[in-house]
Amino acid sequence: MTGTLRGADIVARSLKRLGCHRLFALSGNHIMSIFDAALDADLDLVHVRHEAAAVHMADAHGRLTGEAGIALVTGGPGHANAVGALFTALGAESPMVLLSGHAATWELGRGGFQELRQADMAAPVTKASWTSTATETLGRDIGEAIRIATSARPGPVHVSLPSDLLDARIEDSAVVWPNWQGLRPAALPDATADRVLAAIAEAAHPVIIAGPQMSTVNGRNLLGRLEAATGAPAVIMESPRGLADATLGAFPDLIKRADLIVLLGKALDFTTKWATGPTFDPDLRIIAIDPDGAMVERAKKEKGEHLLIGCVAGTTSAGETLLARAAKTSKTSTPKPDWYKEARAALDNRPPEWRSIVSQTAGRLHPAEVFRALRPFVERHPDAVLICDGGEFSQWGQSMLPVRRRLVNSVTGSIGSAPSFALAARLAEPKAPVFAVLGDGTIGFHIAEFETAVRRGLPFVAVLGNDARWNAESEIQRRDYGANRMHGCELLPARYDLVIAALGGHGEHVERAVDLPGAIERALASGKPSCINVMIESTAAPTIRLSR
Ligand SMILES: Cc1ncc(C[n+]2csc(CCOP(=O)(O)OP(=O)(O)O)c2C)c(N)n1
Ligand SMILES: [Mg+2]
Repeated sequence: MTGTLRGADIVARSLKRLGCHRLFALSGNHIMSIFDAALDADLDLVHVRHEAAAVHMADAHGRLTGEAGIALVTGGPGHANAVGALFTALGAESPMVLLSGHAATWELGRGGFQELRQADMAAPVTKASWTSTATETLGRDIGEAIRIATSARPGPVHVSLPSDLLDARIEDSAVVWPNWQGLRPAALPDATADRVLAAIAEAAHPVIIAGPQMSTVNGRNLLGRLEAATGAPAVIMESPRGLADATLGAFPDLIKRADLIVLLGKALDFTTKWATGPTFDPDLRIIAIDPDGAMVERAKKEKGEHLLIGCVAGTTSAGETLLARAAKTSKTSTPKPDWYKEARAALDNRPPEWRSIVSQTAGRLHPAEVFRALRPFVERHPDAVLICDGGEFSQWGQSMLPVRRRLVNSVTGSIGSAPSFALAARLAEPKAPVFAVLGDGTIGFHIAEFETAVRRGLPFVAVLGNDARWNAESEIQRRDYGANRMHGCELLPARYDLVIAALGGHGEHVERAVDLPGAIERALASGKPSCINVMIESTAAPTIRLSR
């Protein structure tokens, strides 16, 4: 016996079939049919307060689980609000899908309600972006979107779903269900892996640089094993600060000495300064292993004959092949012990004065005091999630807090995602603590997501460095235009803790370093989304250099 199915039910059931049980959503006319269908498909709708927050949550889910996070928003303005956040997910190489409602097909070109060229709008910030054209193939579209999002270099995908296709009913037998299987990534051929390993062995000062997609527990473990097998230090570059990312200590001093850089799924871009110019050895050679042929081509264009090997291959699988091939040559200890030791010392370098530095301003802490207090709490649980978002304050956090399960706002440097990331991290990680460090400017973008977190009972601890200033930009004014031309970047020393308490969360206000550990303990014990409003001195982001 055959029946009929509604388009919206096809979408909801397809998601369920593909293992997506949760949607980060904001309602609207065009997608209420999917809200309705979610009931029968037993999909959990996390109803948020801004469409960009839904995208940030799907992004965090994607990064933490490796499975596509799904955001669902309405057409027109809902879609437009969502698009900006896709840029963050693109920069972070995060697998996620944005499903947007869309004006009905019969309205298009006639000034339909909230009609907008949505797929065109999302195209530059996605791996793929299209509008569904038939109810029959909605399921296939969902499967294809997830496949693209999770394959090769992961990233965001957008599909617009016209409302008439969602409302239409078709015969069961006409439905094209998703037939989804993850694509096997291109393999790094053994012979190429052997050439890569030989080049590393021959180099005096090799460095492996991995891209953001490796910023996972598994990715970091893999890089650690590659370091041990090759003696080449392996770093992840995922910050717009590039070589000067405070996470990487004195990396600029280290990279100067490199004679070979192996790019493992890391695009040559502004963060790496295209591996050219005074920062680099003029004879530096490059190996580019990347899932995207265009990135290998770019490396060829940028580096010419200095590109030793270029190969299209999946990042993780290439790393594993390198390890397997390296294991074939018997070694008793890490090769290049002197270089490796030197490299580690540079990467782990933190000025000793940070251990004792204190604020010079009464009622305000130095960022180093904040992170000295926070560090043991982040270290306490091996699965703790750390989110760093914002300007100068969070750079101190990135340099002083342990890195394991960490989400940063990506090479795009797009600020504001922290509350959404924290909420989604809590859903993905039900037990271990979730910490977010962010600035007072940054919290304003999505502060309402604390209400979403309260409503859903999702505790996390946000440590807010409140310097009453957009300090990163203020520091640019100081550097580029002079201290007497710093203006327009001031904020009020607002009591964000009281805002969070008013939304139903837990608030703490701290003006003295001695009070911070107790405030963190109380925030954790509250079992609520919490915000510790720490008054801090405006302090430029740290720069770490070896004193030679
Ligand atoms: C979406 C977005 N808007 C603007 C910027 C530019 N920007 C980068 S950091 C920053 C200041 C952040 O201020 P705050 O969160 O208070 O951190 P602080 O630097 O004061 O520690 C701004 C405006 C950006 N990177 N992303
Ligand atoms: Mg600030």
